[in-house]
This record gives sequence, C-alpha cells and structure tokens, in this order.
Amino acid sequence: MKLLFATTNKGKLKEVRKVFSETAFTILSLSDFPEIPEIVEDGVTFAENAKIKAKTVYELFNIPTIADDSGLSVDQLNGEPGVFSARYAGENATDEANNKLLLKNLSHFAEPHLAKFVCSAVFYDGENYISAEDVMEGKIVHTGRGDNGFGYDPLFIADGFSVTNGELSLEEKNRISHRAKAFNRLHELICQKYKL
Ligand code: ITT
Repeated sequence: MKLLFATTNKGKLKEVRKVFSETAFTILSLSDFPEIPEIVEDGVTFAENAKIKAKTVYELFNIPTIADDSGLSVDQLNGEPGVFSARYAGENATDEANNKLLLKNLSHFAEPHLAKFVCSAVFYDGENYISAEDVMEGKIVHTGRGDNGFGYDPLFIADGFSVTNGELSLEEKNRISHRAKAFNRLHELICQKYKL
C-alpha cells in the first residue's frame, strides 16, 4: 500500500521512511509531487495541524496520506516554541536562527531547561482519520553538538543520554524519538484498520 507523507521536511522524511521500512507500506513524499500550494497551518494544537496537512494533501492527490505536526515545548518558556517551532524566528526561519533565538530566550533562566519534543502523527484516507501522539522528554543545552537530525536536535539531550540528538545516528534517534514512537503506533493502527 502506498502512503503519501505530507511533509517538505527532509529530516522527518528520512526518519519516517525508516519506521515504515520492512512493512507493507511504501512512503511517497511531496518531492514526488512538485508544485504543492503552501499549506496554512493555522491550528492551535499539533493534532489539528497534522489533520490540516493530511486532509489538504489527500484532497490534492487522492492517495492515503500521513502527516506529522511536531515541535519543541520548553517548560521555562511556558511550552514555547510549540506549534511555532518551525517558524520561531520568523516565516522560513533557518534551524540556526531558531536555535539562536531559543538560547537567547533561555539565557535568563537557570539550567536545567527541561523540554520535550511532541509529535502528532495522522493518517487520512478521505473518510477516516487515525491519530497517534508521543513525546521525547529531555533538556536544552547551551552548546550545540552534532550534525545529525535536524531542527533543535543539536541542542537537545534526551533523558538518560549524555549526547545530543544531533550526535545520535538515525537508528538511535528512532529508538527513542517522539516521531518514531508516534509513527510506529500509527502503523499498528493502520494495519488494524486495513486488516494487514
Ligand atoms: P512540514 O510541515 O512540511 O512537515 P515542518 O518542518 O514545517 O515540515 P512542523 O510544522 O511540524 O514541520 O514543525 C516542526 C518543527 O519542530 C521542525 O521544523 C523543528 O524545528 C522542530 N522539530 C520537530 N521534531 C524535531 C526533531 O525530531 N528534532 C529537532 N527538531 C524538531
């Protein structure tokens, strides 16, 4: 069965393709479908935005679609950047600019900067939504380390680890990440629904 992953984020695509490797599903990506109109993510929760992405892309291509809305929630910043994680430092902000702003906003607070990543994963087939959400708890550190992953990964250390997410391999991150856990569950739920 083909699933279209409604994302333009190459880091997410790698992680989710790995989750669905060796399953009955082939993951297509939006790069197979150029000229997608911009999707307005105006939901106030991760779950709402994930549904918006899945529904918009399903209606364009009529292919069962999965989507992910995710982000970082920092306790001392009252849950920010939250659903604004990708555009914390402005529309089309780079990961570097977002990371810099995060550290600036945390500079007034004492460590540890407790934080969690959240991922809301959704499947939509034109009739039903299936959803799964999970988190990865940890803390933000001031010195970025590692070139793996994407987004805030160089600044995030997961509970029980001493290296940043940016220093984890794809396999290691997928063992513990919010995204891998949410999509593994979503995979199970899709299999149940389609009796696979
Ligand atoms: P799509 O909407 O096209 O999927 P996006 O990057 O805009 O791509 P989101 O709106 O879900 O996706 O924003 C997620 C942002 O949260 C992402 O750009 C990172 O800044 C951050 N983020 C989410 N998961 C992350 C992870 O596993 N590691 C590091 N940063 C992450």
